[in-house]
Amino acid sequence: NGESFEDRPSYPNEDSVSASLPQPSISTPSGESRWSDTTPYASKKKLQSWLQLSNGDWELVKIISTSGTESVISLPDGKVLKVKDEDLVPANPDILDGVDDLMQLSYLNEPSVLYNLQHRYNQNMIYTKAGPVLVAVNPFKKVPLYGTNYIEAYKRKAIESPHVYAITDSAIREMIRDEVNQSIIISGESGAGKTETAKIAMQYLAALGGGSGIEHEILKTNPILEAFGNGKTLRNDNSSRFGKLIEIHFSETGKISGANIQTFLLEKSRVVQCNEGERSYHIFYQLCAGAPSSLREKLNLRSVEDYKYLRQSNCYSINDVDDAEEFRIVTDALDVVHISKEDQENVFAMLAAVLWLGNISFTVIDNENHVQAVEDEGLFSTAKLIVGKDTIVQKLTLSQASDARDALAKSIYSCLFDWLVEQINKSLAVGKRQTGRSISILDIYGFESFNRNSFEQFCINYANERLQQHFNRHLFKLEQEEYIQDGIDWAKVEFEDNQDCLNLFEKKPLGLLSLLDEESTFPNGTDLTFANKLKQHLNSNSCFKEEREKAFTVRHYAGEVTYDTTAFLEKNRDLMHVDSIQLLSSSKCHLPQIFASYMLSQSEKPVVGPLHKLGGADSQKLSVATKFKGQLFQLMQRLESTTPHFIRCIKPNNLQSPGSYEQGLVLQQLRCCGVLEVVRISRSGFPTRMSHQKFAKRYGFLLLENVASQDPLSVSVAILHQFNILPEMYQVGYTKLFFRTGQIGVLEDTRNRTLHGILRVQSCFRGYQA
Ligand code: AD9
Ligand code: MG
Repeated sequence: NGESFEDRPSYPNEDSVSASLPQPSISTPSGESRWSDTTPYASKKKLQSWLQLSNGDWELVKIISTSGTESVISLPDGKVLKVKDEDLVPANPDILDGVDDLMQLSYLNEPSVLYNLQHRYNQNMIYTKAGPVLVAVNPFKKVPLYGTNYIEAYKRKAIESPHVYAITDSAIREMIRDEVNQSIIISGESGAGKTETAKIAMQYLAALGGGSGIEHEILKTNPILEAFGNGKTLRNDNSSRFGKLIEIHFSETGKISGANIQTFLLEKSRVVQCNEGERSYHIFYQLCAGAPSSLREKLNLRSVEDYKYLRQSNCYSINDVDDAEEFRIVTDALDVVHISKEDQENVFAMLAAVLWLGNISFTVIDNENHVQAVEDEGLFSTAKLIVGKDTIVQKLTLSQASDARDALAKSIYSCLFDWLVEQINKSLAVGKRQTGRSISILDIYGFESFNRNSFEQFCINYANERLQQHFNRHLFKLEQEEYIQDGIDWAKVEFEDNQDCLNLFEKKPLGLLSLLDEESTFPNGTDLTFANKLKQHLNSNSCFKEEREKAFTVRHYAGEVTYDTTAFLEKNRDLMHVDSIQLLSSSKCHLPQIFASYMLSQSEKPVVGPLHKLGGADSQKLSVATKFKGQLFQLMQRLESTTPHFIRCIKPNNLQSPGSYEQGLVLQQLRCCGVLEVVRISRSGFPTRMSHQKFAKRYGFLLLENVASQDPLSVSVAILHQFNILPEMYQVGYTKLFFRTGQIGVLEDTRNRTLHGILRVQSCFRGYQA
């Protein structure tokens, strides 16, 4: 009967063993498998195993027999093959299918992790824990996991399964219990679901900390920031083109009292240029489609096709999105965050001005290719240069004139974005007397590696390097605390850090950022001289690799990325035309005046004409990279004073479609977003833990001598000896035994085989009885 199975093999998840891992991995030169268990399949008595197919996917196979270094296996379709043992990777027993936490897997290798996530994903269980980290796989469809009932259930702890709500709930509880600020750090690549996840977390916070009414305002910042800061890209129809940290404050009674938003590195270039099939920022299309007729007339608005900036990418609409309706949602939201109707109109006027700028074209007026704007106002066709006390007016060529025009459009838009955030912050401001705690949510671009990587990827990946260090150090600290608590020799634990790569970026004067800034201030600096300088000074750095011509490679924690330095200097300098700033400040409207002062405040001497190659002495303006680095340091400082909670979003396919799960794509993201790093870190210590009692009870029956009368610690030591577990492979703590990866695997196998034998005998016996 069923009861006789009481002594069936049990698995680590039932006994809450942290993890039980196979032998340490053999790292391949590419670093590709530094995490994976490519260990030759040591123990040959496994029932099933993973075999990698030629397309890189993994297939679950049954082992029929083994001999020497080869095994005969059967594929799911019944085919029988002979394969080398080194091509097989251990699979977990079926009973571990779809466990809540990857750390519960007996074999924590790549195919097992991939399979576990997929198994859950197929059942709409998009959330899984990887130790302290929450992994969220984008469902690309509505999943029935959200809303009031779920929020209530997580609040009452009636549901335990991993969820954004659960992690947000622990953030709230820890904030109150420990009186420490918390942060929820969300990362993942474009389209992986970061922004949606951030909104789900905000929803939960608003539900639990609501009451004052400010929570509605906080939620309304989402449609505003998405309208002005998101656009359709090839990767995501609603791609955020900026990073965001929202700090939500709570009063001492646990109610939300206000919030503050900080944004990072808006992609300005999208305003003047975007790829075929992509769109500029949503708000332009929303305005054109949704403006009421009075506004339309006042701003002399046309339809999207009439604007060159919107026309160039040949994409005007998004499936299932009604821009006119979105416009109403955004204006309602602007009302909620107390932006006056007058200011709203000013905002729309600035948007119309940007679109109008894009329609200015130039004609060549002389044989030196100097130009003049069609419908000329003298603007953009000349540039003032300030040389000493003299002002020189120069005529511009076609490309110089359009660059000056685009620079103005980009600056206006980014000033508008900053101004909006400032207004929102005023509206959400926490009263001065509030001294409560906060939970910050970070929704920031993940690691990027494309075929062609430019300045943007350079900045983004630098930011990810910093965040990764924060992540590693946090996990390291968690581990350390547990070891120290149990009296374990902490010195025996080695952790890899990415400090070398950060040094490559940050070292002065010979780091990537310093050299970039230095070259940016040289009048004759070009992308090529910059690249050469890097090669000259950084070649000995182990994280740097020289490439041909204008390129260079950085060995990031998530893999190598080759950067093309084209336009690095220009993007880093981000020059503004002095005439353009003057033009804005001479406007009668207040927004352009404010923008002009924003632009001036960034440079002490705004004497930068487009022909004037930012001379050393004249340039006080902070470079883009330096400003970003400053923001990042500030961000890290803020995060370091918080207890972090990590969510890693995963995109299961590139089609933004439900139901499809591409193993290769998922694997690459698991590597990049540090999920495999968690595993690596836990493997470098003593990741498997079991109390003396549990260990003795679990494996005691395997002992050859009778130890029934002995205490659990003595039994445990006897087991360790019998199985020849080497002293460096384990440590005995006050209450627990700590093992290196893979050590428990041997014991588990023996135990399972023994039990399997017993069960077979039992079932034969039952069959005989029947
Ligand atoms: V980007 O770096 O800003 O380009 P994100 O922010 O990572 O990117 P986003 O949150 O915008 O991705 O998600 C992309 C799309 O996936 C959304 O528009 C939704 O259609 C879809 N998505 C993401 N998460 C969920 C979810 N939990 N439930 C349903 C989701 N759909
Ligand atoms: Mg986003």
